Amino acid sequence: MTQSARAAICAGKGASFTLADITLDELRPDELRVRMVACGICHTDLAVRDGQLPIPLPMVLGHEGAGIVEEVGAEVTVARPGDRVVMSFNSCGHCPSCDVDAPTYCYNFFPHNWTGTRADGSPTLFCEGEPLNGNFFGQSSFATHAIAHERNVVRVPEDMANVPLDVLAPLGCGLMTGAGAVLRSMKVRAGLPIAVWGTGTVGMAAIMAAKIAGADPIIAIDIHDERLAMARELGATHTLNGREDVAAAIKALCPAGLAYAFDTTGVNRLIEGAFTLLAPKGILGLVGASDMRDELTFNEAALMGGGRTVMGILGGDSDIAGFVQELMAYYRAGRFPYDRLIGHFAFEDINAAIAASESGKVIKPVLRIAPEA
Ligand code: CXF
Ligand code: ZN
Repeated sequence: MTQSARAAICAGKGASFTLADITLDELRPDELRVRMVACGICHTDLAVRDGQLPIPLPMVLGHEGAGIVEEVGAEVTVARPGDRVVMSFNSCGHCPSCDVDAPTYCYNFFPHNWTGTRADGSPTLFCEGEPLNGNFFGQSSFATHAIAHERNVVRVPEDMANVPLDVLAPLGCGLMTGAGAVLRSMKVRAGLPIAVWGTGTVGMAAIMAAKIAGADPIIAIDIHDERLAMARELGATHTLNGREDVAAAIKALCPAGLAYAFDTTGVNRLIEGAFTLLAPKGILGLVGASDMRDELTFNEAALMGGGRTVMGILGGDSDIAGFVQELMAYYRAGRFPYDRLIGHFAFEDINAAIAASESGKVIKPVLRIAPEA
């Protein structure tokens, strides 16, 4: 059966979001329909709005959705109607990356997440009888209802029953990316130094994860002092304002160099500077969105001679369900207090939520789309 819904549509490059009535297609055997309760807003939503990624507009964006399953296709086993779920990105399940549980590097990531349709080209959404671009990250969750897939839905375990979906929603992207970069991609070891450039959602998640891993010192770098104060509360042992001589301060703190440098800014100058601060065998992890044409320059002798690694990271090497549930357990144990980053907004205030994110007032805006019960 089709389903009518209300969705926030981004009409075109730079446009603000407008609410409209849409219709969801019938479910395929591997799909689920989710009644949305909440959805986080991520910088990638805004990068698409601004035409920085090759993704068609108009589109229903939103990829940090959480809600309650209403209906499932015949082949779905991941969740049943009535289950509380969190959504993440989609993947094909049968490429060399998916074969080794590395779906963030799915060879078919594009058709499963970014073309505006299902991978077979069929539309999931309609507006006034015409196809509307959807299936963004396999969900398009800025809406009252979304079509998700067997591979991008995480069932919320029973022991998280008392944590509201408007807190759980953002786990499926930025938080998983920052925490996964530390715990999974770079595999940060206890007692070794890490520096994190940028203290948005991804950087803060990395700092909390670095504390879980026992890294020491944990150095946070940003140009906003209020963010640095929050970074300290979440696990940073030292904070540096980017307007200071950051390199000199890090050299004084870590004379042998950084075992781990993690950049969330995507700014070339900062990335290349971070590389020069690495210790032997040091790893520079990169997750920041940069200009598609950017090139980086590193000294080859330092890269090879010290056995250093420059590591591109997507989605924190998360395998989705396993890692998102691991983060839920850390949250419950008080070791991943990411709710401190969240500011809640009503669904119809989506443009105000975006403005709050862009002004830096709120680190992680989460839209409240409908009550849970
Ligand atoms: C994504 C990129 C691809 C893997 C999951 C996370 N980033 C979204 O904002
Ligand atoms: Zn995202």
